Amino acid sequence: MTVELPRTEPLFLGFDLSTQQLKIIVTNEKLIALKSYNVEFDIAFKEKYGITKGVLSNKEDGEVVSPVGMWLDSINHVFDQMKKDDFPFNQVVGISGSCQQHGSVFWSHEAENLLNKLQKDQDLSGQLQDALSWDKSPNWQDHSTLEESDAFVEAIGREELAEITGSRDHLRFTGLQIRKFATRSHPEKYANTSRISLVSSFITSVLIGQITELEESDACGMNLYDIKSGDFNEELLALAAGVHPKVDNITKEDPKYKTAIEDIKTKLGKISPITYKSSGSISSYFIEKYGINCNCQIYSFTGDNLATILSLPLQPNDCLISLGTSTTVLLITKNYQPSSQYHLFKHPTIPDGYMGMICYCNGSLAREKIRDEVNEYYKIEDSKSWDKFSEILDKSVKFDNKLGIFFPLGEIVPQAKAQTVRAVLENDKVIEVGLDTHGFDVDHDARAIVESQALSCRLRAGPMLSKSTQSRPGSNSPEPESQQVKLKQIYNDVVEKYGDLYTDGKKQTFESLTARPNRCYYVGGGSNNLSIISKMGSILGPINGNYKVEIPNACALGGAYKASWSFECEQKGEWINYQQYINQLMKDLNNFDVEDKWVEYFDGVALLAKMEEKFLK
Ligand code: XUL
Repeated sequence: MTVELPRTEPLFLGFDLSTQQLKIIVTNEKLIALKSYNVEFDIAFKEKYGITKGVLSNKEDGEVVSPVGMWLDSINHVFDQMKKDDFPFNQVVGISGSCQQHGSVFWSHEAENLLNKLQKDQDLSGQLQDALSWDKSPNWQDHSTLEESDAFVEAIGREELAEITGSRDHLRFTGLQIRKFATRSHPEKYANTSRISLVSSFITSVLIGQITELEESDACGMNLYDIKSGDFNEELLALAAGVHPKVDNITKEDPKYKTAIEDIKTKLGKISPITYKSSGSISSYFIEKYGINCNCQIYSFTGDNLATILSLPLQPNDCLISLGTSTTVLLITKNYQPSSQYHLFKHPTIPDGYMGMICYCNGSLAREKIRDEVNEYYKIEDSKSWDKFSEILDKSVKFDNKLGIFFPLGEIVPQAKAQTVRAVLENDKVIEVGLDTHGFDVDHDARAIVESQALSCRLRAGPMLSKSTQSRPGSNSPEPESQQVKLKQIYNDVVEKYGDLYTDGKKQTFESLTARPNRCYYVGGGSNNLSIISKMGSILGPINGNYKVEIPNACALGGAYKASWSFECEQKGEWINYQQYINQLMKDLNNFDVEDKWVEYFDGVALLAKMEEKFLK
C-alpha cells in the first residue's frame, strides 16, 4: 500500500499488537485501507529485551511472557516511522485496535500519576517503567498454570466454568494467570498492583493517558466474567485472588476473604459494556509529540479474534473458517450455548451477539500427511503436489459411509491423543477398519480427512448457530414448513439408524443438527485449494453461499473499522447497526459455487459422532 494519502479527509488508525509485531493500518470513512506501518519485535528489540519471536520463554516451567516496555517502544517506533513519512496525524479522528488476548498488565500505584505527566521529548517505556508493578505480561502461549487450572476445575467444574464464562479453564486465560501471579510467582508484586489491565485495555489506557475499564468482549477471555449476568463472578474472583473457600482453606467469614475480594475488584475495575462511545480523547503526549488531532477519540481496543470478525461483513450465523497450520472457526451468533469444547465471547460491536470460536490443532499438517501418502501411492513425481489429492476430492461426489479421523497431533477438540481411526457403516453398524480393508482405500483417506474436518466443524458449530428456516435466494427449495417436515424425517431416520448422537458428552438435538450457517468464509493457506473448500462448503451447507477471502491485515482492519464505526455512531448520536455498516464490503466479495450435499452428509455427521464416541482414545 503506497498510495498518496489525501490531505483533507478524516482518517482512522487500526492497531494490531500481536505476539511478534505492531502493525498500524490507516483507513478512511469508506473503509478503504490506504497505508500500513509496522515494526517486528525481533528485528527492532531483540537486543534490548532478549526476546525470541516476540516473547521470553522458560522451557522448564512452560512460562511464556512478553516485555511490556517493548509494546510501549513499538508505539513510539511506529509513530516515529509515520512522522518521518510525513503522515498527516492531524487528520486522525479515531483509533481502535486489536491485541493478543488473555495477557494481563499489572500497574503500580504510580501509574495514574505517571500516565498523566508524560513528556513529549522522552519515549513511553522510560517514563512508564515505574508505572508497572511487573514489567512482563503473560503471553497466550504460556502453559505454566496447570496448578491453577486444577484449582479452577476442583472449585467450579469444567463444564460449569464454560457455562458461566463461555470457556472452560485454559492455561492462558487471565484468571488462572492472576492466581499464579498473586499466590505463587509474585505475591509481593500483586500486593503492589493498583490495577490490572488486559493488553487491549492497556493500550487504550496508554493512548488516553489514564487507566481505563476492561472491554467486555475481551474480558470474556479471562475465566472470571459471568457473561449472562454481565459482571465478575465472585467465586471466580476468589480463585484468582487465592481465597477460594474450597481450595484455599479459608472461610467466607474470614476478614481476609472480604479484603481480598474487595482488593481484586478494585484492581480489575469495571467492565465497560459493549459500546460505540469513546474511551477518551488522545492524550496530550501524542498531540504534542506527533501532532495527532486533539479531537482524536480512542475507542476501546479488543482481542485479536474479536477484531478479526469485525473485518468482514459477517452476519449472525456466518462462519469464518481459517485453514492454517491449525483450524480455527469463528462464528457469529445470538445463541448463548456454551460448551467446554469451544469458546463464546460477547461480540465487540453487537450488544446481543456472541462470537463462537472453535480451535483445532490438526489442520494443514494432517491434510499434508495424507496428500504425501496419496502421492506416494500413485507414484506422483512432485510429492508436494495437490493435484492428485484434489482430483480425488473432485470426483468423490457421493458420501459412501466411510470416514477417517486423522490426528497426527493430539487434538483439543475433541480432547484426544494423536491417532488415526477409520470406520465404515456396514449393516447399520459402525465398525472400525484398517486401510485397504472393507473397501477403504487411499482415495478414501484423501476425502475422509477433508470430510471429517468439515463434519467436526458442522457438529460443533451446530449448537451455537441459531435455527434458520431461510431458503437459498432464487432456489426452488421447499417452503420452510415442508422443509421442516422433511428435516424431521431425515433426523428421525438418522436417530433410528445410529441412536442418539452426542458430541463432547452433550446430546445433539434436532435444532443443533439442523441449524445451517448463513455464509461460510474461508481464509488461510488451505483455502487456496478450491477442491478442499468446495468439499467443505458442500458439507457445511451455508444457506447463502461460500466465499474465499484474503484478509492479510484482518486484525488491524477490524480495529480501524471499529474506530470508524464508533466515530460515525458518535457523530449521529445513535447506535448504527454494525452489520449494516460493514455490509458495504460485501460488494467486493465473490462467492464460489458448490454442490449442496448438506442433507446427504447427515450420515457423515452421525458416523463421525459415533466414531468419536466409540473409538477415540
Ligand atoms: C485466543 C488466543 C490467541 C491469541 C493470539 O484464545 O489465545 O488467538 O489471542 O494472539
